[in-house]
Amino acid sequence: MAESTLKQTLKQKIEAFRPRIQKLNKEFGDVVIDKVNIGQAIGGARDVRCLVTDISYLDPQEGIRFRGKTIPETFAALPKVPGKEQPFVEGFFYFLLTGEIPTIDQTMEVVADWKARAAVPQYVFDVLRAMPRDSHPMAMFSTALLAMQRESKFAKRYSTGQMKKTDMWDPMYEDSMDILARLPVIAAYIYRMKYKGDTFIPADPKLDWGGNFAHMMGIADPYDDVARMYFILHSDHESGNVSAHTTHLVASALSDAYLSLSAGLNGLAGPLHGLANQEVLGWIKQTMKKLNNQVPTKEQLKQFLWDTLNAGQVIPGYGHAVLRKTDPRFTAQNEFSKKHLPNDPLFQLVNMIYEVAPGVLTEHGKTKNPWPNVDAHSGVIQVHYGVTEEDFYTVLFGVGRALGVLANITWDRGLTFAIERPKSVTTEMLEKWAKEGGRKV
Ligand code: NMX
Ligand code: MLT
Repeated sequence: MAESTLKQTLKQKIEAFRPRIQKLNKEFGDVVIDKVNIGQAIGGARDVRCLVTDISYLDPQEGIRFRGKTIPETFAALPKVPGKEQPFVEGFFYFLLTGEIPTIDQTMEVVADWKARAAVPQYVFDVLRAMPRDSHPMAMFSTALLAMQRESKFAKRYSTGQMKKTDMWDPMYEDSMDILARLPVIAAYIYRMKYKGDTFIPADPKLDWGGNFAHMMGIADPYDDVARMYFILHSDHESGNVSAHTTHLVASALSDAYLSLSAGLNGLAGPLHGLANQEVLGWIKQTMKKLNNQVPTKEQLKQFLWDTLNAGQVIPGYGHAVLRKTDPRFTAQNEFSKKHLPNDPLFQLVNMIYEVAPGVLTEHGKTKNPWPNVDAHSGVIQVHYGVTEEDFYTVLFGVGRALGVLANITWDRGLTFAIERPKSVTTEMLEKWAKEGGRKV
């Protein structure tokens, strides 16, 4: 089979890029780019510069840029699905992998490629069906990936003992493309098995990836555009977040893309990370329940926020480890909602929380960032279009996040990045260095 334009372009890019990394490593490996203090060793390695990716970069004030482009620039530059507001996710993946905005023809090649790879083996569905129906959808999603690992082209080639290090990106790319093609099918299957009476809607060969997801979920337009927007917005957030870092870490052991992504999804399922979108909606519902489903006043809302904080809990959807302003992914969803669901009471409540919560969090005085992140908004759009089952929301995040982390681990193999292995120290050592005013290097 002839190589696709995407694969050929990626190959050229990787080969052109590799010498830059080799030169940096060989000639400038000793150049210091950061230092680490005790607070960072205990406090989750916050801000330590020790990961490399060119796929996205997170500025604390500005937010995410994909391949150097802000969110509005990215959406404006990519080829749009005819008759729709949002771009093809397939074209976005081309952009993430290569840094080039694809033409419509190049985009349609990826559309066709993913369609050709989309068949999910029956045993994956059988594994899902064997799980208790009340298992969390993220446990199901991650299990489906793990079950499908026997399909890995990387693992098969590695086991021949014939694969050169510099060729490893190729089967990593193939696995990534296979996985991406199948994720919407698996996610929609989990949704309909759990919440729609075990009834399924087959894919429509005429539709693109985002459109087909909406179709298989059984939700009418413009949910197709919601899906496209949502998957692009959630794709990548540089490499230090838990899901991206875990996927990268596991792949650094030359684990294949199935093993690595499944691990990354398990990290995404934590309430301080991707599960926050579920938590936000749960919090909103609880608040409304206390008021017999009336929208609270600002004063009542303020009280609910304080009650949550005084109970020792976090306000879900607010705060961030890197960002210090409103997340532009929140803003993008807010713009969409202003246009498509301006009168939705939950949307109005999200805006009211946005007016009140930053002041309360600032007065509370703990968080370094009182502003909303991506998760503060996403659930409300889902509810509007009928996806009311909030425990499914992190699966949606996971489908999107796969785009970024799979692009990253393909490049990891292209640039032959090393197995990750930071050094740990003991508490006694920290106490000694604390007394001495620093570790003598
Ligand atoms: N509500 C209450 N307290 C908070 C919040 C919040 N939203 N955000 C941070 N804090 C607290 C935090 O728990 C910590 O308290 P303590 O000193 O008692 O341990 C203190 O403020 C300092 O934390 P930061 O340095 O501001 O934040 P950190 O980098 O440690 O954590 C998050 C970042 C995102 C985990 C944190 O802001 C949080 O728990 N937010 C709520 C959950 C959430 O929305 N997560 C989703 C993030 C985006 N995503 O999709 O992954
Ligand atoms: C993400 O999208 O991964 C979250 O905003 C968390 C992060 O970047 O730390």
